[in-house]
Amino acid sequence: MTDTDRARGARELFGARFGGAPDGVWLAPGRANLMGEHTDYNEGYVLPFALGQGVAVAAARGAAGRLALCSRQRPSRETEIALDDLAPGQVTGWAAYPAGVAWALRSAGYRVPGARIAVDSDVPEGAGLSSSAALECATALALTELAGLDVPRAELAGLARRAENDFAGVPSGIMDQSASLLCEPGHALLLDCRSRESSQIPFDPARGGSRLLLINTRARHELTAGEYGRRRAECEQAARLLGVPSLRYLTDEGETGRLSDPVLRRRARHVVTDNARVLCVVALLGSASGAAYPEIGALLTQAHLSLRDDFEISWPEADVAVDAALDAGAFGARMIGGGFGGSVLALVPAGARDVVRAAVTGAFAGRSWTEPGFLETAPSGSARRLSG
Ligand code: GAF
Repeated sequence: MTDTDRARGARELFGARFGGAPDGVWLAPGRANLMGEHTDYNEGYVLPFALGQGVAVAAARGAAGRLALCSRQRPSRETEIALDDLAPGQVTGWAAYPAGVAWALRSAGYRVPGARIAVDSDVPEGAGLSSSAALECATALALTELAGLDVPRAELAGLARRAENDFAGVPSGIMDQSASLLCEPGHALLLDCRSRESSQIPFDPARGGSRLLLINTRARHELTAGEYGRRRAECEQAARLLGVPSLRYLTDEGETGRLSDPVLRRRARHVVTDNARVLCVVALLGSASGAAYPEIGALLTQAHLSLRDDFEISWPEADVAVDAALDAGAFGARMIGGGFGGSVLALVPAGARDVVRAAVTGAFAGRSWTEPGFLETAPSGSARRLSG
């Protein structure tokens, strides 16, 4: 699907539901994460990149003080609400994300116009590819541009996260919104979640003879289900016991040995080693070495083992997909995102992608699991206005 198709889809929905033409169409991408999982809320490093797939919103200024929302993916759940009535808990389901953005902008003192918003998306939902963050970021861009505001993107990412945390009640970190708003095509985004400094790291696997394959394991991922929050709490407890403001302050894996609780020790070890892996991947991407991609692949696989054994957030379909991809010649593979469902990212030599797909499909079929989905992707651009 091209951006033109995406804009057309959202514009048509707008016309069918609200009548007339929108003032504009905005798109925000989903994301995959190359390295650094569950490091964002520990003030560590992340290295995500934007997907070609995204959430498109067609929006127009509407009746003063009212926000009307509809979505092609949720046709029976249209919502209209007074902006003055927006409060956490007032809106549930998918509409909590765009409504939460209006609430967060208003809470930060920005003027939000009455608006009608039609949403269309080609980010697979529940696949751990940040469809919710993309929805928030597309809405944030649309509402601020409709109001004639120029809010810096890093600030907008913070407000979109606030919508997710404080309005929708999902305790996520800052990675997904930052990826959707700050990534550049052909680059991964190195974000220091403590200082919030970011830099663009050239990342073009195709030039290195490799491909990025996303494997949707079809096990749905749901961040509101308690395990994500439990991991956060465990990390905070580990940091408290070690006497540091956050696990980011640990740089030596050995320091985690001071934790007597084996579970907390494993959680902390994952965070410390994953932060180090982010920096290793950045160094490899900056080197001219022909071996960079195989080495990055090895780090991906190492990260998967850490997520599986130390952080304990992998799931059977992800483990099988990783093993099958490696057996079929992938440089490396790992689960991405919050865990317990969603997608696996495999880095594969260009010539091996069909073999890898077939091997993963075969491994799932052999277990009578739902057939996995595949998305070949390349680092793409951040949220933008498509038309209007
Ligand atoms: C989810 C969260 F939304 C992110 O903030 C991040 O913590 C990620 O899980 C795990 O790295 O996508």
